[in-house]
Amino acid sequence: MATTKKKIAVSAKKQAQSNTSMPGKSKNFATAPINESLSNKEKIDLYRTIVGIRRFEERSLRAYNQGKIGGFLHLYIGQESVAAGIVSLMGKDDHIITAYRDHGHALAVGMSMNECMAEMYGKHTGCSKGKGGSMHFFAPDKNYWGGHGIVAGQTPLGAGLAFALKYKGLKGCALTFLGDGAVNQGSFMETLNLASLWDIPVVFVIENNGYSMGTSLKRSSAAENLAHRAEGFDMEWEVCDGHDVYEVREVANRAMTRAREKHKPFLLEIRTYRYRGHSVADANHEKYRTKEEIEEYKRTKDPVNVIKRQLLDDGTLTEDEAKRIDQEKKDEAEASAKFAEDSPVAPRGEIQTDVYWEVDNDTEGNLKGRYFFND
Ligand SMILES: Cc1ncc(C[n+]2csc(CCOP(=O)(O)OP(=O)(O)O)c2C)c(N)n1
Ligand SMILES: [Mg+2]
Repeated sequence: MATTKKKIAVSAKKQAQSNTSMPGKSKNFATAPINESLSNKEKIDLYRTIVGIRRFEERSLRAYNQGKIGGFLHLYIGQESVAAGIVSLMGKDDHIITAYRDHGHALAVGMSMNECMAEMYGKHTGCSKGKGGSMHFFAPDKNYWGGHGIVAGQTPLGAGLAFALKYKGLKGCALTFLGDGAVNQGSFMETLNLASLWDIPVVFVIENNGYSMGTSLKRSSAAENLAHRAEGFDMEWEVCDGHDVYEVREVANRAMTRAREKHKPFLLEIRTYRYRGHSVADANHEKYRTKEEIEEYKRTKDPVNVIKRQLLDDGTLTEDEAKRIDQEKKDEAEASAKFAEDSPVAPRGEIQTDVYWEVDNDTEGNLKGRYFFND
């Protein structure tokens, strides 16, 4: 017992060091080595990514309300700095997988607005040929493995990506994103156990936006600190705030470096917020939280405003440049809606192609159960 208590005390201290929301704590993450080494262009690129996600999401909301997009639409507005910060740390051997709130991660890895918007319009020019929609963006060429609708269903898959890295002797990590609601799924618990048991380089990133659909964290999880559960699996963990992209980068860099170099899993909890309802169809979003709560986050922690202020203050960006980039991203999002509108749907004959069973169908690898190991 004594050992366990000691361990928890050490971890709680570690959390306090990295979490700016802790009372009496304020740390300038811009001066952390991983951020100080950024060139001006790289800093502006972070801003560009964050603004790009925001403008894309706003344009897709309009398209949804115009009836152009079917199914669900889960917007990432308010959380942009999380995906932008973490993806900016990815190297060629790193992989990423997430849930259905997947647009931000997709744009951050470099997918085009055109292929993403067209996917939501159900068009053949979409990244999944219009057969996946908003929840199923994919770009294997960018190590982006989707886009998954079953809550926590992507977590064992993320561990699988990490297992493959270790198996192949590659020094990469598998970034596996999930929500605060997903942490209570059995599959996630089983995945944590195996990831630790097998020492695989997976970084679980809990994007804790405080709600799972209309259920607040307090009503769904017995303990408020979600990453702390890692202790039960003998795994490292940290908690940080997500509105400052520099903080996200500083903490995630530690987790990713450890995973890559030591082949060890890590559980990272990032506290963030979503402005919109669970999905656009969620008309009740003002019933489970107050308008004031949303406005307070917007006023003090909006990811777009936070990075813009930082770059204006340190002289990296001018107001004019910031406006120009913003307009560029609005235009790009507008053009993507036109591209999607003008694109054709999939030809009738292709309706059954590209579905999962065909990936390894009729291959030698499938017979041996080794298709994904290039053997
Ligand atoms: C296994 C399973 N159960 C229930 C659902 C319905 N569902 C979709 S999203 C969601 C809430 C998940 O919330 P969270 O993990 O916090 O992610 P967020 O939407 O906040 O990004 C639920 C219950 C589902 N898709 N899959
Ligand atoms: Mg959530």
